[in-house]
Amino acid sequence: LQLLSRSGWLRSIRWVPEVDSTNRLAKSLADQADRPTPMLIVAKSQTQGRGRLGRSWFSDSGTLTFSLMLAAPQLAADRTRWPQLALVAGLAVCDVVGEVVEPVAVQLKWPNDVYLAGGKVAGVLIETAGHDNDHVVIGIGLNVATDLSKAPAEVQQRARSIRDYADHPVETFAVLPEIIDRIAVRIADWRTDSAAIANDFSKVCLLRGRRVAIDTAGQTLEGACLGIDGDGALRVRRDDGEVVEVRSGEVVRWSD
Ligand code: BT5
Repeated sequence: LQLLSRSGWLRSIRWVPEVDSTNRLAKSLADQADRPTPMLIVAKSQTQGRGRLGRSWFSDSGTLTFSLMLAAPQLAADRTRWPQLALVAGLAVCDVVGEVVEPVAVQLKWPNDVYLAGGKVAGVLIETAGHDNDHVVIGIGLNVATDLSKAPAEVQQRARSIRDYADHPVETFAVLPEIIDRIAVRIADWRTDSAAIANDFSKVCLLRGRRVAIDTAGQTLEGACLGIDGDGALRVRRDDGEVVEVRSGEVVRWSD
């Protein structure tokens, strides 16, 4: 309720004790008239969290897992811009986590990871939903007080949890109202001016100035990362001098 009244932006909230995936649940509700958007689904426990490309998201009781569903009127008119919401949501999470762990730096790894002290602290999964694909679901998983020693080895090595960097205990759901407020503000800015988002993203871009290797459509592209452009694409200068813009892909390696 505090969430509904704080910004006045959310129109419905669903709190679930346990769910397989908050994104899956949100998508299943997309065409129901009694579920006004922006809608928030928060899970106390998520058992089969999803990442991108069929990957999975590990969570325990210290992991904040939620999905926000928005409908076309709350989004930019041009649907080709909707994937940029991963950057917009990432920036909002970065804003809030940055305040909690200050002075430790929080950065964004294009396109959808939030990094803390060299490891991933949050991931964002954007999906479209509804019969006419006129809804967007923004799923966020954030390691607030996640006990990473219980995570699969592959996650353990590369993940970070806020609790290991904050100088005071942080309760799993304590940061949620602030994150929702920041997302609302960032989306409002983005609707009118996506270049401003690119500018803010570049300031906290983990990859800018580094050598990167990106898997894109089955090919590996290598070069120096220049940041992102106004459309949210990653700009990379190849060794032959040509600057290419990568709209989707996976950054598989980057230099220190
Ligand atoms: C993501 O995918 O990072 C998007 C994760 C989105 C999760 C949220 S939770 C609420 C909502 N409901 C869902 O079902 N999903 C969303 P991707 O870029 O594909 O990264 C996945 C990879 O991150 C995995 O293969 C692991 O290597 C790593 N990973 C998994 N769990 C992690 C964790 N708790 N912390 C850090 N890294 C993790």
